[in-house]
Amino acid sequence: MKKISLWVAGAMLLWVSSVRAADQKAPAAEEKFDRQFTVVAIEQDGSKFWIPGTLIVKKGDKIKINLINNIKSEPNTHGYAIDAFGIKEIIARGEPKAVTFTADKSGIFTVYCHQHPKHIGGQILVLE
Ligand SMILES: [Cu+2]
Repeated sequence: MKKISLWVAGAMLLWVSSVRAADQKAPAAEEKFDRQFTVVAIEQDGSKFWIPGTLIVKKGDKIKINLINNIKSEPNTHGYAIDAFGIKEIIARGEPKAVTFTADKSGIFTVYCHQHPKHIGGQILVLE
């Protein structure tokens, strides 16, 4: 009798721990990206940049770019646009945003601030 209840208790413990393991796996269902970047807008000697200015990825990569606007002078917002991938975001100082897309074509594509075309832009190089 004791042996049986021990077996039942063991089975219960296994069941409880497997349920727990399943629970812990839940956050892993989060979206996965092949490449992630953090790109920061800064001002230096009167010029405004998104740094790093060049991003290099491979065709087919799922990309996430975290955008932080650290420019202290006015205006409060700057744009981050990549026409080739339909990206057009406005990022306010102190309010980071992320953009995600799949780099589904190879080539060199322009990155720019669509709010202020005079700001120094960059490029994304998508390798074949
Ligand atoms: Cu700007």
